Amino acid sequence: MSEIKRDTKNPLLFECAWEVANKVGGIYTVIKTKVPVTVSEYGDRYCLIGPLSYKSAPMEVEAEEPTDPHLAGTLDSLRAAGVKSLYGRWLIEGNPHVLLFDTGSQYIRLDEWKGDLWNLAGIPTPPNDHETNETIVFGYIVAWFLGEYVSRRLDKAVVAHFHEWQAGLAIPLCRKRHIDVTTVFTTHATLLGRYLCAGSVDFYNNLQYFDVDHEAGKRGIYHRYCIERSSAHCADVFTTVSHITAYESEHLLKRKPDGVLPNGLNVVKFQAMHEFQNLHQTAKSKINDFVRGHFYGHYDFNLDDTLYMFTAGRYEYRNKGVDMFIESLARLNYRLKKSDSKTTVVAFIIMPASTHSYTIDALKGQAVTKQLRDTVTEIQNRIGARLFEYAIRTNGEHVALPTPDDLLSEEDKVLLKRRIFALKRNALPPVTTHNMADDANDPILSQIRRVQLFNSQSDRVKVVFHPDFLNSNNPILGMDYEEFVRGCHLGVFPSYYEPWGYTPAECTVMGIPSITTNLSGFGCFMQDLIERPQDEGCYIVDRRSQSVDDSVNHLTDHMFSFCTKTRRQRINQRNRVERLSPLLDWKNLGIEYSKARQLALRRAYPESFYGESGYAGYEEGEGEDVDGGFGFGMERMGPQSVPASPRYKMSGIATPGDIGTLTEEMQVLGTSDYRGIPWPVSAEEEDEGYPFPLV
Ligand code: G6P
Ligand code: 1S3
Repeated sequence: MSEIKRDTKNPLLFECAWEVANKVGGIYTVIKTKVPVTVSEYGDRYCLIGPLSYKSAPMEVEAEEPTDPHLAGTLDSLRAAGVKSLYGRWLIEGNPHVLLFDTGSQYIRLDEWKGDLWNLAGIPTPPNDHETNETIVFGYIVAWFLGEYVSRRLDKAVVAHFHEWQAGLAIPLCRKRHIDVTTVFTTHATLLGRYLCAGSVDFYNNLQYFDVDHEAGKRGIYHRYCIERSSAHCADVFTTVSHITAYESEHLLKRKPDGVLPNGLNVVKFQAMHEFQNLHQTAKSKINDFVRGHFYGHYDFNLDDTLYMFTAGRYEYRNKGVDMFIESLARLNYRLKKSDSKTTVVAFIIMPASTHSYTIDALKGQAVTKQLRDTVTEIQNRIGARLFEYAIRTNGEHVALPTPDDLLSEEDKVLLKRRIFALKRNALPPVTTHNMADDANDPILSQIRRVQLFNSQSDRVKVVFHPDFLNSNNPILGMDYEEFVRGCHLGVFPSYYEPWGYTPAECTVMGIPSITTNLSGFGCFMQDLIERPQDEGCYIVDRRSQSVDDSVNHLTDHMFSFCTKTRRQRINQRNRVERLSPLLDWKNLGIEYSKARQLALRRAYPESFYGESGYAGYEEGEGEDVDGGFGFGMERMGPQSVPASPRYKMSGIATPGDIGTLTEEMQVLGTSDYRGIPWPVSAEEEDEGYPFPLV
């Protein structure tokens, strides 16, 4: 690729995404939680690139001057041409360098760049698509920056990793302009996949047959699709987050991914097992308080026999399987009633939608219960004072104890009655906490109406739709998402389109059982790794080979059998789920990213890797001290005792992703050299089937 001999052993890494320091959805979680492992591998050679949002950046980034003179020179030169940027440290764990570009500062060049894009790649762009305009301006600035930077910094190879089409446009530009960087593109979904699934097509059985250009054109996203497809095709290495999306990409983007990079999380280790169980109990008490308020006047169920189930995520009604969840709740309600179950299920749906405000009814519920609680506390204090006075006045003589009438004054009784009467309610407890912008046509509310889950007294399944993000400052259900998840009993995510699915993964690392499907990347990942995921509290509904009706019944069966578990069984199951968390830890999954970067370097700079023998590699011992050497912190799943170990399917494959199986080059090279340096594997370790024990 280049005449210049760049150092490929200590490359620089720029990772570019629209969600860097800019929370929109799941990619923010990927980038943010992955930072610590990437920083531990790259240190100061790592910098993230994203858009500059003046709303969030001041809270997320601490500005600083670049110490790398090439970077300082590049930014000065861009600044002189009018490109505004912010360079500094992203204030998250790992504290990485971050470079944010203000797209607004370059809209004057939008038309020029649109013309260039058409001439260069034949990609048309309509005038009023704001998201595409942002993508174009951002992509051109990033390509400009990379071109300028590598023309100044000549000693090191540069890996540029891009996520999703909104950040991908720089890839074809780098290729067309012969910019001396090697590129990786990771897609977290495909545009067409998302659109097609949201409609009513039989997506998975027809993947090979879609006329992609026609389908994209029909949906008005042809230009976006072209950007996505050219990003995938021009990248040195193309990856995605799961096998199911790899298959989809092969057919819809017409390039088979080189590998799969599963999404991880930062797993918090507790000193003792019971710590996360205690957190469940504390968080559950807060949900209990909300439920008492929300169901006031109809609060006739026992919270000790109540289970909290929930679904959450981006409001994509069909893709996220909310249709199936509600239908299954209706069937569960029927089965619980029929079996005279004492269990009540409160099912939460947490999906941000367009709303006006909280409903009066929802606010009133919390207000009347608060008043009642305050009154009871006042009366309790007065009773305490009277009791004390009574006892002290006995002067040590044995006298009859006071009666309730002695302790409860007439005034107290009246006050208490007033509070009790305030709990009378004519209407049923509301299904939603907010006034919806389009109540009549809202798909979730329409489905709830259809199945008539109206929170009637006889219903064993109650529904609460919270159409907003959770936040500990909210007046209703004032909890952060993580705390809420910890307090629930079961997460239910029956997605139809879900390239990965962070929600069940988050449940797993918090020790909360969840249900997902074999159409979600996460579900397939767990199914691939664990022999009987359902025994570990990771239930997977078959949405591939069954009819919709059968899948709904399958989901209902799981929920119903969960309702029959005893408290002890639930506690055990939480323990088992939590023990799966190393599978999802970036300390283990980050390796897949290393492999992808390594493959990109090999493709761009083959002369640095392949000698006459076919593999030059490095001299023995070389590389071990690179940036902390092997201090990458790879974690092994320790010897497992109680509860019984999950049975893993992996036997001998180095890591759970499969750059090594999808890409012939990596297969030939083996998986032990994914960082360009031979990984010291002892015979003993090989026997362990690292990092997972052999079954
Ligand atoms: C945790 C706590 C226990 C509590 C239990 C409730 O395990 O440590 O003290 O009894 O949660 O579990 P449940 O599934 O009924 O919410
Ligand atoms: C995408 O976000 P989504 O919810 O639109 O990316 C996420 C991160 O990779 C992934 O978990 C999710 O399945 C995708 O759909």
